[in-house]
Amino acid sequence: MIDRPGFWPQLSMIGTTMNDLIERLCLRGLACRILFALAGATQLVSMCFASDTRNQLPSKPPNIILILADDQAWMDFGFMGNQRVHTPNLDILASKSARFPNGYVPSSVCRPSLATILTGLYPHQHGIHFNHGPPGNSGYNQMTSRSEYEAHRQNEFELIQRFETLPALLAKHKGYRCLQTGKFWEGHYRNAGFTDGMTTFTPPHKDQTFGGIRELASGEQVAHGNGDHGLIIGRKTMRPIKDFIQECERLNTPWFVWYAPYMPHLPHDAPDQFQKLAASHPGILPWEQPYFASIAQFDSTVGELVKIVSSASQANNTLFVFLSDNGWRPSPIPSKQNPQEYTQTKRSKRAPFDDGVRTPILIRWDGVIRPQTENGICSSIDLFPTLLGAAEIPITPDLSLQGIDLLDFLKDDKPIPPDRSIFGEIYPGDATSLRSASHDIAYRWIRKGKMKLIIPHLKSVSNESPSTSNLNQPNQLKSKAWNNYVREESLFDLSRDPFEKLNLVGSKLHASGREALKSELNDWWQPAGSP
Ligand SMILES: [Ca+2]
Repeated sequence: MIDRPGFWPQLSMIGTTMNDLIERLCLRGLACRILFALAGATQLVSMCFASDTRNQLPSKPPNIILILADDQAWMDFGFMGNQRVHTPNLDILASKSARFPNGYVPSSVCRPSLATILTGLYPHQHGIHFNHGPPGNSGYNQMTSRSEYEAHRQNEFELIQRFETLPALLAKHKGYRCLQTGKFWEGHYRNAGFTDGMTTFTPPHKDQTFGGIRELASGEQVAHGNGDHGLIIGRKTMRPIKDFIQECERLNTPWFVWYAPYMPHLPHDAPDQFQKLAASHPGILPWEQPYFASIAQFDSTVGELVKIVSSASQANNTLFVFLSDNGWRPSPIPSKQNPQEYTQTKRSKRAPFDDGVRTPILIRWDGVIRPQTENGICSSIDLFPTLLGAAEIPITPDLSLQGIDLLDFLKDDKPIPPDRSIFGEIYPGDATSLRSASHDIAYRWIRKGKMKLIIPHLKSVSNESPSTSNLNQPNQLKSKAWNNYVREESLFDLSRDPFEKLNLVGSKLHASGREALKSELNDWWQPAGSP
């Protein structure tokens, strides 16, 4: 990734035009350092930072905009060092943000990952550890009536309603209006505490070609359940967000926007202008182009979004957060349904490897957080306490949060503790039953420092529930874990082996460290109903 100087002055006081010019230059390393030296000479630095920047908090709570890429791998950003992908708007956002290149999500598929952001909880805590409740995705499709299908889905939607979600708390404590757009799996947007939204679990127009519709065996078209009509955001329009922000600003109401467009998610059907942009980068591989074009399309909407906020709102009182809900990396194997597109590598989406669970996290809050790179390990579970902290909403023990307020580290210029552990859990897309984390668990993982341990939960051919001995000694079983990503405990040194190819589990050098990680992982994972 681009290793920018640890010291990034906030230049908002010298005007937007100059600021943007400098930032464009800053993306070119040496020019950046020269400009910062000049900035120091003119004492801009002391004008822009105080030792405790949160003392500068405006009285009105900040507006919050959460930008969620859908299926984009951690490395596929210009600001993360990939110069073959076209992400100028995300790169500018990164240049104005606190950047966490070692961020994670606990699960490598959409629904549990998004539910973690909404609740601040790990999947075994919130219980939404699957994409599809029983009888599963194909089971849904075999249903013969809309009422039968919707009744099953309503059972799933009750899970999120047990929690005080992020939007619910923002609304309750500080009077935020909270808009849901794009990807959302929990039925009607109100189920998750949003005050406004696009997704209502009703089928979108039949011409919507990029998801949101499911056809039952009866021939009825129903809402797919992953965002339905809301999936038009970004791909077709940004108007709902623009109108919402303008209205909130007119009413002087703090606002929260959930911007989770269905991009760069399949179908990789970006318009020609983005295909050409993707193809214009040297060295691009044929199977990368459709995906990179969708990334370029997504990036353009981020630019549009920032413009909307800048023109309608107070730029210095808006907090931008960016992350990807899970990774995705293209393989050379064409898609069966759409041969002009390509399938993902086995080691990315759904997998416990970093290509599935790692994401950069960006937090921009002009005038409050100085742009900087924080290499400590963090997770999407940290966003819930971080955003509550930004809105000055107290965090109570009943929320059971395991995340940390990242602003606490940014404001004091102290690093995230290097011995901090981040955890994750991988499940099949289809749940065997609701509240079945202990039955369905396929892999658990822990990242601490440079090391990552993945423990598979092997199942016998008869698909029996794992026993206590399975959990503690998976090596002794001869059967496979779901999708067979690893067949035994797997230990990786990510500082030397970022793509997790060399399993160090047999290394005597790492034996005690492995046991310590395993013990910590077992202590952490205590799902309701576990043996
Ligand atoms: Ca996703």
